[in-house]
Amino acid sequence: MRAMQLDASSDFVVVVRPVPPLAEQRKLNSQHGFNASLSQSIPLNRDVRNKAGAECALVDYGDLSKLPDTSVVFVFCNEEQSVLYRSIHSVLNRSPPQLLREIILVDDGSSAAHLGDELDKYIATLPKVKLIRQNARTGLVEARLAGMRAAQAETVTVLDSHIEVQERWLEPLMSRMKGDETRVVIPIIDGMNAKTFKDDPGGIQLCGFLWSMVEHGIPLQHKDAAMIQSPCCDPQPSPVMAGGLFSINKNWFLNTLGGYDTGISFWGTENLEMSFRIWMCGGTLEMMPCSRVYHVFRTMGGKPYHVPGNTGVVNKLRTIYGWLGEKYAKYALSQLGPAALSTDYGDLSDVRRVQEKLQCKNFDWFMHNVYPDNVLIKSLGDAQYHGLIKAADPTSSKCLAFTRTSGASQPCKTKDTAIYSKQEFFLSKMGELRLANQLDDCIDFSSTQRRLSLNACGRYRPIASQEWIYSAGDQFLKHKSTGECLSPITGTVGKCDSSAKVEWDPIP
Ligand code: UD2
Ligand code: MN
Repeated sequence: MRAMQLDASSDFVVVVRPVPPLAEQRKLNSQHGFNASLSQSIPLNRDVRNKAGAECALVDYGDLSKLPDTSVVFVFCNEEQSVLYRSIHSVLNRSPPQLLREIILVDDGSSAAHLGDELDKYIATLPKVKLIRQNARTGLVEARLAGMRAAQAETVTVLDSHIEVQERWLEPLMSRMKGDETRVVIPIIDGMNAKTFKDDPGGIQLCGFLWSMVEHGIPLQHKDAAMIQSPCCDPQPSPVMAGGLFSINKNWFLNTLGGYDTGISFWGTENLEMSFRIWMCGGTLEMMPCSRVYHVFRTMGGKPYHVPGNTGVVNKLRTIYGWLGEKYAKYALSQLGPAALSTDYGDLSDVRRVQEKLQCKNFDWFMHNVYPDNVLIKSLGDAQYHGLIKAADPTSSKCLAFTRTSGASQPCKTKDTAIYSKQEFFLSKMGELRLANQLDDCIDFSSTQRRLSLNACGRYRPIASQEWIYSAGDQFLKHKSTGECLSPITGTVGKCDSSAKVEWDPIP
């Protein structure tokens, strides 16, 4: 048994928690997804390669004492010790002292022994570092909020607890936030390899999202490419953030924007919820290309914590019902599967209050103005056809459907249930056939395997095996490269005879 201090800033509370048995500790230690023994052999103070371009070195941020300062918040649950320590040291070593007010660690109910008294003793030797212990594990949203509420600086910078910041990482962020509380900024996230602890080529820059409600890397959007003068160093608008690394004005976030949606628990989708909230309620979210932070993407053995039951689905549902509106929610909901539709996602009145108070814009505005390069606006906004693909034969009531793995023929559904039964399709202007239920992929026909499947679409133009042509004259839906027809009666590609004739039943 051991005693821990709960909250360094308020009343002293003692929580008594059992130390997990040795076998469990070992399991936890091998589950953090990192090569722990290698990490432990690497110095806590080490130099890391600076990936920011040479032009970034020339940017003058002026008198640093005139920029807002920041409280860095690290939340963690069972983080590997040396990885956490190295994260803290990197911030202490590479942040200008004027800009770094403090580092607040929030322990989100860790059970790993090395994060107990040993951590208390270690941070007592470091300047500017404080520790808050959550009473019990709640997940990263409540943990971050606890850290943010305790923060003393004008801005809060949230970081994952397995990062290493690069030289001059903080200056671009603070410089952009100066004088405008509605600007939320993110660094470029560079990959640090979990096995070797060396830098990796990949990372995360600008993000959009997939309709399955996960963030997704995107190139600079067309509307922005035209505006940006210096791609090396100018801020780049990002529709969504990855979630783990950002700076935000403390007072604006907590007291105007309403903070995080606290109905989102443990792990996942808080980044989309927060991004929508920022953009739709009067803020901006920008990536600063000269600010770069390494993040160790977990590979081996996964996460050091358990994510309970259906919390992942609840988090997505809260984001969907909270922000997407009926027109767009149906695309996201249809991807979660039927069980999600009957899942209780709790009360959204806090979100509604913020939307009312700030007169937040709707999701249609977000899609057209913030994320116009997304698939629904860019590829399908001017689709040739959108609806059910019905057999033209009036004696048949069969429609084309697409199951997870292949095409099928099914009795036609009503238009409002078509999306859930996988009968709602788009034929884009470029000739891609997409299932509304899985918008981010394209229907593909392999002529050698004689098989229909859903595969990644071409990046700039359709892939040959994914090109389709519909002609209202002969009513055939043809696979362009083979000239064969997709039939709602067989659910497959074959001869273009009268049984393959198709009629689109439009969905507005
Ligand atoms: C990404 C984000 C992460 C978060 C998540 C969605 C990056 C690089 N990472 O996943 O910050 O937005 O997507 O939710 O953008 N943690 C807790 N309590 C929990 C779970 C996690 O304190 O119940 C901590 C954890 O120790 C870590 C942080 O929260 O410091 C993020 O967790 P992660 O690193 O496992 O998530 P990641 O990077 O896979
Ligand atoms: Mn992480």
